[in-house]
Amino acid sequence: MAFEIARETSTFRYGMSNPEQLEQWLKDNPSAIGLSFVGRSNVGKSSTINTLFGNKIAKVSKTPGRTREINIFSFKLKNDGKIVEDLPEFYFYDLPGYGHAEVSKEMSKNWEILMTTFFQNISLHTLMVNIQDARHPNQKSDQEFHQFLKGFNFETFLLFNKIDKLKKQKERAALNKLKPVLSKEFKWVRQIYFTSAEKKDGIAQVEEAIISYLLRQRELLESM
Ligand SMILES: Nc1nc2c(ncn2[C@@H]2O[C@H](COP(=O)(O)OP(=O)(O)OP(=O)(O)O)[C@@H](O)[C@H]2O)c(=O)[nH]1
Ligand SMILES: [Mg+2]
Repeated sequence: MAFEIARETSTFRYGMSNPEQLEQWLKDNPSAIGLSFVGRSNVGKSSTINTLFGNKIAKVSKTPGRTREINIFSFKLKNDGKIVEDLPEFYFYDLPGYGHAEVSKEMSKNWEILMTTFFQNISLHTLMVNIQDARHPNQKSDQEFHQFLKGFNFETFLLFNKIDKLKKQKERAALNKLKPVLSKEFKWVRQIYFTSAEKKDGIAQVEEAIISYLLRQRELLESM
């Protein structure tokens, strides 16, 4: 494909920990086109973002549960090596992980308010990229998150990350078997990928699918 993410345009815009401030920004940008990365702590959301959007744009944590804010970034697309100026700026969001047990009650309350504010106000032209750990897929907190997500109408991709850590063929086969089961169970999940943010496996396919989503949303908005 000729289109690609223009990594050099990836820019950190805001780190939002205040729900009112977040709500204001989301309400001011109702037709923002973009994608949002969600998943349990430590599954590799920030690493996947770095692989897709340029080195070290998102902070990778040594300790799980580090990303406590909703981080908003912008980027543009390139076509045949040139930045496409007549396409708008797109956005991506690095969300704090769910299902982390070690945070205080107060922190988890704030997390909940922040996440609810996000999902209730974010532009509907936002792709949800749910990342799960390929070694521990479909955990209780993942299932709970999907129950929550089901109530909205976002196109969703599912990424099983860290496949480089699956050493045995048996583990890979089990994961492959899970694919049709999950597709059936999570009907709002449009596409499922197996990735390694570290080794870059599967990332090119994800990039292609993301770009195709963004361009589709652009066309949709143009025709409205
Ligand atoms: N082997 C391997 N390690 C990975 C991969 N992706 C991420 N990691 C490692 O997993 C750890 C967590 O990665 P992050 O990208 O910070 O995870 P996160 O989901 O953003 O974590 P929180 O922000 O805390 O929710 C880091 O030590 C990464 O280097 C991968 O594909 N393979
Ligand atoms: Mg992170």
